[in-house]
Amino acid sequence: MAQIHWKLTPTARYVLLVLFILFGVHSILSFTHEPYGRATSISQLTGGFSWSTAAAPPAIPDAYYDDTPLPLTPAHNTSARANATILMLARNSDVDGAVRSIRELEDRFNHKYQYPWVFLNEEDFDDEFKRRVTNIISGPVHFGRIPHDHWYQPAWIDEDRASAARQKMMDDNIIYGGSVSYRNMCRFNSGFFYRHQLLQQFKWYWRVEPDVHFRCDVDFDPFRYMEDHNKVYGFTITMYEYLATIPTLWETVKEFTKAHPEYVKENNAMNYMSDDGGTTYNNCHFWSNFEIANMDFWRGEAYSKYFEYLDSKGGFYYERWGDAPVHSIAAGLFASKDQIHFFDDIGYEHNPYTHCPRGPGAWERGHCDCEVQKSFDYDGYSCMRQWDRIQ
Ligand SMILES: Nc1nc2c(ncn2[C@@H]2O[C@H](COP(=O)(O)OP(=O)(O)OP(=O)(O)O)[C@@H](O)[C@H]2O)c(=O)[nH]1
Ligand SMILES: *[C@@H]1O[C@H](CO)[C@@H](O)[C@H](O)[C@H]1NC(C)=O
Ligand SMILES: *[C@@H]1O[C@H](CO)[C@@H](O)[C@H](O)[C@H]1NC(C)=O
Ligand SMILES: [Mg+2]
Repeated sequence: MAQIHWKLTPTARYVLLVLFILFGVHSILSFTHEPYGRATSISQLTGGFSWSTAAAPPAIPDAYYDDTPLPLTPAHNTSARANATILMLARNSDVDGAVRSIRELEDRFNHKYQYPWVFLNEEDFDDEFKRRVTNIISGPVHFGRIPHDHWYQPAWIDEDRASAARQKMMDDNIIYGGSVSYRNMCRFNSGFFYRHQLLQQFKWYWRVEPDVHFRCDVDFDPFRYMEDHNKVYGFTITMYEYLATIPTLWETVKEFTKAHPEYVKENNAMNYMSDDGGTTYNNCHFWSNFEIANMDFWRGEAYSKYFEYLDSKGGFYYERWGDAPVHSIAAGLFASKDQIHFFDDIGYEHNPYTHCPRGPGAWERGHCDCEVQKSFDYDGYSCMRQWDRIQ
C-alpha cells in the first residue's frame, strides 16, 4: 500500500499550530462561558431562538393518559379504540428499516392499543417482508398492492418536458431531482393512498416510514385525541421546503382558490404559510414523513378538487412537488387553524432531525431518550416560529 508522506514547511506548521490553539480556546470558552457558546452556536447564526418567553405548546390532557398496568383497556375494548390504522409505504428492500420503525412504535405505543397496520407497495410484498413484519406486530396486519394507475407517471405527461426538468434538477444538485420513482411516491402520497381499498374501512391514519425513531412513550391515544377535538391533521416537525422543487406550486394553489373561494376555511392557517397575507409562500410545511390525520379530509370535495387541479398541471413530474407542501397547504387552507395539531408530546426522529418534547413535564412523562436542547423546534430552519405566531 502506498504511504502518504506529510512534509510540512515551517510556515505550514506555524499556521496549523495557530489554528489548533484558536480552536482550543473556542472550545474552552464555549463550555465555560455559556453566553459565549450561545452567541457563536450554529442555531444562533442561522436565526434559531429560544422558547423561554413563548407560550408552552398544548399538552395532551391528563385524562388521555393511562398509566394502569398492561394491557390497557382499548386493546380489549374495541369501542374505546378509534377508527384508525398505522400506515407504511415501503419496498421489499426497506424491510430492515421497516422492522426497526415498527419495533419502536410497537414498544412505545401500539402494544397497548393494538391498532392494525397497513403496508402498501407498488409491487407485491415478498414472504420475507411479510414474515418479519408480522412477527413483531401486536394486532392485525394487512399488505396491499397499489393499483398501477395510482402510482406510475400518467401517459398524458409530456415525457420530454419531464425528463428535461429532471436533468436540470440533477445538474442543480437537487435531492431526488433526477428520480421518477420519488415523484411517483410523492404523487401517490398526495392524492392516492387514502383511496386504496385496504384503507376504505378507516378514517384515521398514522404515517410511519422505515428507519424513523420514536423517542418517547406514547401513553395516550393520539387518534382518540384527534377525534374528540375535531382535528384533521397532526404533525411534530415543520420546516422550509426547497423552493427549487415547487417553483409554480403556490401560483397554482392561488389559481385554484380564486376559482373555488368556497373551499377556503375561515380562521385558517394562512399566516403560518405566508408572510404577506397569501401573496407569496414562505415555504413552511409540515414534514409529512410523520402524519396523524383524517383521511376523510383528503377524501372530501375540497381536497379532491384541489388535488385534481394540481395534478392536471403536471407539477409532480415537471417540477418535483412533494406531498408535504401539497398536504400542508391544503390543511392550512381548507381546515381551520385549530384543526391542525402540533403533537409536542410525541418524540420523533427522521434523519437528520428530531422533535423532542419541550412542554412542561412532557419529556419526563414520556421517558424520552432525546435531548430537548437539540430539538429541531429550536433550529433556524424550523418553521415553529411561524406556527407559534398564529397560536
Ligand atoms: N413501495 C415504494 N415505496 C417507496 C418508494 N420510494 C419511497 N418509498 C417509501 O416512501 C416513503 C418516503 O420515501 P423516502 O425515501 O423515505 O423519502 P424521504 O423521506 O423524502 O427521504 P429520505 O431522507 O431518504 O428518507 C418511505 O416510506 C419509503 O419507504 C418506491 O419506489 N416504492
Ligand atoms: C369501552 O370503552 C367505552 C368508550 O370509552 C366505554 O364507554 C366503556 O365503558 C368501555 N367498556 C368496558 C367494558 O370497559
Ligand atoms: C371508519 O371510517 C370509514 C371512513 O370514514 C368508514 O367508511 C367506516 O364505516 C368507519 N368504520 C366504523 C366502524 O365506524
Ligand atoms: Mg424518509
